[in-house]
Amino acid sequence: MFKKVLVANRGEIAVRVIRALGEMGIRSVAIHSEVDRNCLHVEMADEKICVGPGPSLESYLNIPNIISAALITKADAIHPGYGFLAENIYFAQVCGDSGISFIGPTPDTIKKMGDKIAARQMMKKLGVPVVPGTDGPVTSGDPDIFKTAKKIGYPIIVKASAGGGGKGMRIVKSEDELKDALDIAGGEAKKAFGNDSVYFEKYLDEPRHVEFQILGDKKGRIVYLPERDCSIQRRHQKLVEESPSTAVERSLRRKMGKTARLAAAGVKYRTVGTVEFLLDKKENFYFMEMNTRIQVEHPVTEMITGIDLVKEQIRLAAGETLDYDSDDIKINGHAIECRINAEDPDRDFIPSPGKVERFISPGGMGVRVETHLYSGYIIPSFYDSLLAKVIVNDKTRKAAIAKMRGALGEMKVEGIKTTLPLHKRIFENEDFVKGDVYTNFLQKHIFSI
Ligand code: MV4
Repeated sequence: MFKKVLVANRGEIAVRVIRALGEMGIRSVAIHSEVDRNCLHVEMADEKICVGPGPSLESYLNIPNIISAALITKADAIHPGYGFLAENIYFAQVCGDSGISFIGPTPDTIKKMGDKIAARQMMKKLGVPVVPGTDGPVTSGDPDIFKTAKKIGYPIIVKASAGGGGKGMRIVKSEDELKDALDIAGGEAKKAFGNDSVYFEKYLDEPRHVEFQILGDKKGRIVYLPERDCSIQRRHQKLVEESPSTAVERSLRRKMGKTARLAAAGVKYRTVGTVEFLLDKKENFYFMEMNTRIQVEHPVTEMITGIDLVKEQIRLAAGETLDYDSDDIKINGHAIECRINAEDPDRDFIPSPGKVERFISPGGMGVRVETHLYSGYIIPSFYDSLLAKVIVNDKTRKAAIAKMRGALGEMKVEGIKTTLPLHKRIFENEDFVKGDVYTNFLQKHIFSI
């Protein structure tokens, strides 16, 4: 097992990882930027080291500085958290070349799954269902695009191969929009990812986002855990996640879970990850993408399974193995997570950095708060606006909703604007309470009022 791990991140996820390291008896090293000296993760870690000025490019994304920090502190491994360098092929490579274990997949796996067109092709070959679409990249000049689109049937959706986060995505309702959509999506993708490669597929009507946590070990065992439903999103940022999904019963769970396992086995997955599917109203499901990191929403799965995913991720990176199967997993009630951001919902969600004058955390049985906040903390403007994740777990979905309402009511964040009021509204919404959630839920219910 590792003796010392450097955590190459900040905020709530750095706090989360440092806690896991402490429980495992592993020394932790926090990195921080010049503006992050007073952060909770720096306070909590056994050692700390500054890696550069405030802007992420000069600190949390500064590969030479982070590798130097790991070598100076003699860390055996680096945990990247999510975001920043978590899915950076080059970083994973340099860690390996420097004799430091990267707690995550191999550079090759990151690369394969980061290219959506390649991932789609690989999944198709493995027998994992993908949305009907093009077999490779397309451009507005290709002679076959109209024939292909017609065969698939409109509406179609144009997606960037390097995509994620909705950038470079375009819905096309008819033939006359196709050429422009390919050009615009390609241009957006070039700007966002430095890669203008796009493809298209059938646009599904009101699908759900259902994803499966998977774990793989060096012996090739792959375990899938019960699904998370992440359908409630705003501009492709998830707001609420829950497990299990109200749209998935036992037999569909097994079918989708086994498909997720097939996908992971096909790329020889040896760490924790997520296979994302779109699920339509007829229970057809399609591979969307594979995330090769620990995700923001991992706690809902931890709450219903009792498995600490960060500890598992660290164990697996150290070469330990899994001694349980998917069939051994019992679902303990229902769990829901709300992501609370420092944004102003009344001003188009503009970030709201500044001093947190007062912070009161919710609590009680079945309430978990993952945050780096404390009263007096000054939120810098350089980074992500995620402030806190409130996670509840109770016997039924109904009880979990009641618990979340209580928790959101107890929580106080004064001095800055937060998305707490929006979450309170979601938890009063009739369709949400019924479990009727799909990808345009917010459009339909919250922003139309
Ligand atoms: C789709 C889709 C409908 N049909 N693909 C992909 C990336 C993700 N952020 C949004 N994506 C979608 N892909 C096909 N073929 C609808 C969406 C979508 C969506 C998916 C899940 C959750 C929220 C969403 C909001 C808008 C669009």
